[in-house]
Amino acid sequence: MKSTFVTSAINASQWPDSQYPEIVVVGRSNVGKSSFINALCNRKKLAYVGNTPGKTRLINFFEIDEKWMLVDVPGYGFAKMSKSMLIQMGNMMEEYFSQRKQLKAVISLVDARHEPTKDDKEMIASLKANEIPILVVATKIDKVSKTKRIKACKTISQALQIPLKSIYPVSSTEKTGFEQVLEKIYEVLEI
Ligand SMILES: Nc1nc2c(ncn2[C@@H]2O[C@H](COP(=O)(O)OP(=O)(O)OP(=O)(O)O)[C@@H](O)[C@H]2O)c(=O)[nH]1
Ligand SMILES: [Mg+2]
Repeated sequence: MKSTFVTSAINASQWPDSQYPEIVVVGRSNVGKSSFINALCNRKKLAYVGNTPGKTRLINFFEIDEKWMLVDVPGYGFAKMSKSMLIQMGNMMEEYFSQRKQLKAVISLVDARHEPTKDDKEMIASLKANEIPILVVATKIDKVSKTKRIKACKTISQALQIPLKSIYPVSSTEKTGFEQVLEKIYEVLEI
């Protein structure tokens, strides 16, 4: 898989002038969005990963195999951010979701260790309302003991009202679960 960073954008005028279909990765701050992108692309530092929440501040576009784009965005639910920053990031995301014609599907990341949060539920509800195809990925599955993994996925499935077979457990540190996600992406993109 060939992946290249295209650009970072703060508003529509900076979005890349491309016709490739886009898949955007959303989720709470620190859930592992940037790590997920790196592991999926088999790259170490394609997207910026941090130990503290709020690392990704812009919309980042990555071109994959000269066929489609993966989009990394800031996380939600990060309480320590300044109010003006929260508003600015909210507007930036709202603009992308409402106007970007190339947007084909959303990969919604939730932490495998916890019940989905209110923010997670609201995000899924809004995607459903807008009829955007959703793929749910349970991150950091390596932190859940093997015997509890199915239960963790079931909890997420129930809380988000998404079928269990549409919940994909992954570990970005152990690089597991990505083949299944990629297969699903190709199915959605019809490529
Ligand atoms: N054990 C484990 N740690 C992970 C996994 N994925 C991410 N992490 C860690 O979680 C932290 C946050 O990862 P990021 O990929 O930066 O998270 P993000 O969702 O992009 O965060 P923001 O950009 O701040 O919204 C980092 O310390 C990662 O190393 C995983 O699958 N397993
Ligand atoms: Mg990030």
